[in-house]
Amino acid sequence: MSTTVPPSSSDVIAVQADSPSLDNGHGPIELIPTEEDGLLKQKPVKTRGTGLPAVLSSFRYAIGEAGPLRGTLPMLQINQGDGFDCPGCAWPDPDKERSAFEFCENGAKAVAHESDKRRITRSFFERYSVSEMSRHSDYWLEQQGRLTEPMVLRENATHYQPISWDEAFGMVADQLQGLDSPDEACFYTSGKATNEAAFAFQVFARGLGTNNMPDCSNMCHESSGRAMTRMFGHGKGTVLLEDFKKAELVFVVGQNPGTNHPRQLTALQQAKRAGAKVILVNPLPEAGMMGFMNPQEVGGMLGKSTQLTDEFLQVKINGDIPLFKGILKQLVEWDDAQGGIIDRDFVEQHTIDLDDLLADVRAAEWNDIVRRSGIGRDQITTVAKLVRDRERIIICWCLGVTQHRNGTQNVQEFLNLLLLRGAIGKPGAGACCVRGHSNVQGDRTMGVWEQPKKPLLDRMQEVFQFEPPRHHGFDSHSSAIAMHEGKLKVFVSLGGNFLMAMPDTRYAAEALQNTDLTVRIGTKLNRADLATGRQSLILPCLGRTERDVRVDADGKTECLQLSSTENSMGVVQRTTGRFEPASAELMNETEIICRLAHATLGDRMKVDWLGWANDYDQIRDAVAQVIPGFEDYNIRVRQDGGFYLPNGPRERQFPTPTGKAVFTVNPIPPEEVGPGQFAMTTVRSHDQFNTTIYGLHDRYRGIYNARQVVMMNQADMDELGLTAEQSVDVASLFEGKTRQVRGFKVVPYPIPRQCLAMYFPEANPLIPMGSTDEFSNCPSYKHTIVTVSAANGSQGH
Ligand SMILES: Nc1nc2c(c(=O)[nH]1)N[C@H]1C(S)=C(S)[C@@H](COP(=O)(O)OP(=O)(O)OC[C@H]3O[C@@H](n4cnc5c(=O)[nH]c(N)nc54)[C@H](O)[C@@H]3O)O[C@H]1N2
Ligand SMILES: Nc1nc2c(c(=O)[nH]1)N[C@H]1C(S)=C(S)[C@@H](COP(=O)(O)OP(=O)(O)OC[C@H]3O[C@@H](n4cnc5c(=O)[nH]c(N)nc54)[C@H](O)[C@@H]3O)O[C@H]1N2
Ligand SMILES: [Mo]
Repeated sequence: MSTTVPPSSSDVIAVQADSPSLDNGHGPIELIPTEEDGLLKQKPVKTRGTGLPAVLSSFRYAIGEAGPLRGTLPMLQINQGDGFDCPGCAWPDPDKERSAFEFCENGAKAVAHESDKRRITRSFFERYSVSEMSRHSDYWLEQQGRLTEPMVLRENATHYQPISWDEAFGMVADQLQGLDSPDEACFYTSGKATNEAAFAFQVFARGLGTNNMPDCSNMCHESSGRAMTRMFGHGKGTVLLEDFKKAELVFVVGQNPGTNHPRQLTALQQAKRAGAKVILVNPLPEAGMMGFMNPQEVGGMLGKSTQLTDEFLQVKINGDIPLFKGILKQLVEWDDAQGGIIDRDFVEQHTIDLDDLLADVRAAEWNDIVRRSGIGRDQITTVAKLVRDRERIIICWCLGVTQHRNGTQNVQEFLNLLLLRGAIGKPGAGACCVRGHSNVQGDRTMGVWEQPKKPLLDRMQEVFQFEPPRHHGFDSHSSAIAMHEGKLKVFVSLGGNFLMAMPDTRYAAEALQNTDLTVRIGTKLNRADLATGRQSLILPCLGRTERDVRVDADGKTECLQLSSTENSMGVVQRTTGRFEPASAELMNETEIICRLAHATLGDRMKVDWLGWANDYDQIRDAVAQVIPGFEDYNIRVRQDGGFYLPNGPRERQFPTPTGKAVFTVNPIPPEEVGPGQFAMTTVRSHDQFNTTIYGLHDRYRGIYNARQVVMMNQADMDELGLTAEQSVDVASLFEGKTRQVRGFKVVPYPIPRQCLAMYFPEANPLIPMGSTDEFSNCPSYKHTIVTVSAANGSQGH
């Protein structure tokens, strides 16, 4: 069990208990322990979401996790002007009329998770070796509570030990200074980092001399950014919250807002009340979208639900291009016959390449469209009529479309629809790219990007007086490969859980283990702290809800530090934590980064790192000089509701090379699912935030006590002779390698034939590292070809 076997020496790559373990000197590490699941129970799939049970559930979670006081008080400060920005998702807050409950069940869980009253102290690390910890589930790891002091795992040590902050900073500085090239270092950002932290982080990396800045956006909405930049010249969505009240038609594509963006349901409800129709495009009938009980209203509390979805298009996994091509084809056929459907004025004035799109959709075959989308011709016509008869159209989307090998093209195909109807840059219409992490959009705005643009680097060069690196760096996917190949020696992680977020968990573990030093700034323990480099540091930080005090120049006056974030709609707002820190030893992540930079770079560039560490106003002054749209940052961030960043396409200004929006041609992807095979997608349960597992239930989908499950159509189960809850092995075959997980339980589910859904991150070992989008390089988390077989010795009952 204790030697490392590289995957190339075996054709089957497995990750479970009896597979070859990963040991780089700290003892064998397990990746997907089976401890986690209880006895699987299935209830009917819910047809409506939220309402009183949701509110109760969040308070129950908060009180259980944090104790009554710490739990409920922070919730009342979520998304209030002088409180903190919800650390959950990036959905915006209303500019005015905020309710006292401007949060949702899952935002409340995120806050409660951070306000956890349990603590991990040095005695915990004395008691558990990393190998022992790895035998517990991710759920267990995060349940141990908040990290309280810096810890180090030294070469060949089996246990983490305490280390002082100064010694930790010195250790990182030594490693970074000793590299043959700054490109042997890599700086990963998870999208929770505030603007100030992200800005300091990228200045640090570039000051060292590298653009190796992977971030979680590479696994998330990179495809959206690429598509919007190519077609509109600007990589962000165009819709504002108030547009929902003016829309006539709203598409929700590849998204589960009831669980991942619950406050979006309020916007959809408002749209419906003003007369809009709502169309859901999803292989799964997601509960919140089918019926919605608004917990912020009396009716919702009492269990009265609004039917949100007017038309449910239950596409096959990766059936989105054929579906939208079908809608476009129908519209073009009508326009060819009678005209009046293509918005000719808009198209002529603001776009190019319409003819290419027209040729493509005219040539498309209805047979292919229907077969590959899984949607009948009649339903396509019904939806096309809705589009034909309405002008103010919003399209919302998330990961169901972006995380495919053709993710960028998925997005492009429905942006074609908006352009064709002139549904952009006017009230009640446009592209609503629903971001994930609460500040993932802001991190990119702050310059966290492996492919920085010349103007940014020029500006940084001028302001900070140094020579920034000009060549592109590694994104998430190429960093993993570079680490695996031994090209990266130091991996610094600002939050997040790179190990469990990446595809191909075993490969990702081997990659991290192949470095000299991994450093993670975080609030809680996770598996990335166990599959580490030859040395590892855990640098614990304050959460967003916690008080961060700075001392004034007089050395006596104390005041609260203020940070800021940008939401999905380009609004920059302040966030101030007010709660007692989980430990007196903790530092804000911004301060940690500035101190690391100070230890490493000294005065190599014109940045007063210790000044930045003590006063984030100084960082914001630097941002104002470097990033367009942030003039008077310190003044405007203090205004109620924050400020909007400039957005050209919102005003029908398209900053593409031609100054016009561009139609694109997006071919129907090749059929990859052969006989006996399935297309497998991965989804979040109602009880998790990405790799953080809050609990083992997925209430809306009716799945309880278990996460190692496979959702499958009953007819497919019958064909394979499988019964509910039977144990199965799932294998994916990619470029001659088989990846496998074993002993997962089958759950009959209303999903299209030959399609499966499994949970992220349990299914990640099946997703090959080599399968990514051609344009965005986003891993194809939503489309893996797999086979399913009864587990050894298991039988139906
Ligand atoms: N509570 C909570 N909130 C969160 C998160 C969390 O984990 N928990 N994560 C945050 C982050 S970082 C992000 S990026 C977002 C994620 O938000 P979502 O994108 O809503 O997250 P997923 O659970 O991955 O859901 C993807 C949806 O796409 C559907 N889908 C899968 N394959 C396809 C396909 O081929 N076509 C179409 N049309 N649909 C498909 C799935 O059925 C599912 O409904 O949420 C953010 N908010
Ligand atoms: N199969 C599959 N894989 C996926 C996805 C999928 O849909 N399917 N989705 C992808 C997407 S969209 C994303 S965004 C990635 C997520 O990837 P990441 O952003 O890397 O992962 P998270 O799970 O959000 O990170 C959780 C950790 O963040 C730390 N943390 C929490 N709060 C704070 C804080 O305030 N500051 C700091 N410094 N640390 C904090 C805690 O230690 C916690 O353990 O996963 C990707 N992976
Ligand atoms: Mo994300």
